[in-house]
Amino acid sequence: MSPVTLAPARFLITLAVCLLALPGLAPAQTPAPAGVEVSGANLAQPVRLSPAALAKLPRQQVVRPDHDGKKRTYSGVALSAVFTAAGAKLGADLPRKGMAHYVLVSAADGYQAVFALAELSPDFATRTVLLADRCDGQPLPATAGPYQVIVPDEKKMGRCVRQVQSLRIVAARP
Ligand SMILES: Nc1nc2c(c(=O)[nH]1)N[C@H]1C(S)=C(S)[C@@H](COP(=O)(O)O)O[C@H]1N2
Ligand SMILES: [Mo]
Repeated sequence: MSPVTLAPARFLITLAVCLLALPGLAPAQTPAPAGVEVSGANLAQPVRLSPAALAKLPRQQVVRPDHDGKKRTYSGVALSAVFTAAGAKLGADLPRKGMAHYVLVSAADGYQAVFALAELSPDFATRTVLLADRCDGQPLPATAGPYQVIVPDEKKMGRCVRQVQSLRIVAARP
């Protein structure tokens, strides 16, 4: 066949390939599911806490300086309360009292930070680590919210993970 008769066929094939590729592009545009996913520990399946479920939990405040040193009042729910609401066991109820468990916090941009589970357990910790949704009475900006971990008294903000998507409780392995 001559290249001239092939041209329309090639066009149709290119068109078909482009159309078939369209659904593959769609997931990239789908927004992340709302709320926060909790997994690990004793949970057989991940549990997603919706914004409505999170809004029902008892609220607390944490005052700490922001990245620019300005004193801010964050409010939200203690991470320990989030775990309890998801049915995740903390500390004493886990094997070896959960002393070798840690929490992996993951964000929308792939950023991650870990806490020892004991740091977040009210039986051990003397401070409250928050899953905050407000700063100085306002919802968090889109770059930080809807949920940001707020650690009260750490000098750097590296573990104040913005745009939190999931919390996973992991048992360290020897
Ligand atoms: N999702 C996400 N959270 C994050 C980071 C990040 O890169 N991604 N950087 C951390 C670091 S190192 C710091 S200092 C603070 C910076 O917060 P700010 O940009 O709101 O001042 O966010 C922390 N939380
Ligand atoms: Mo940082």
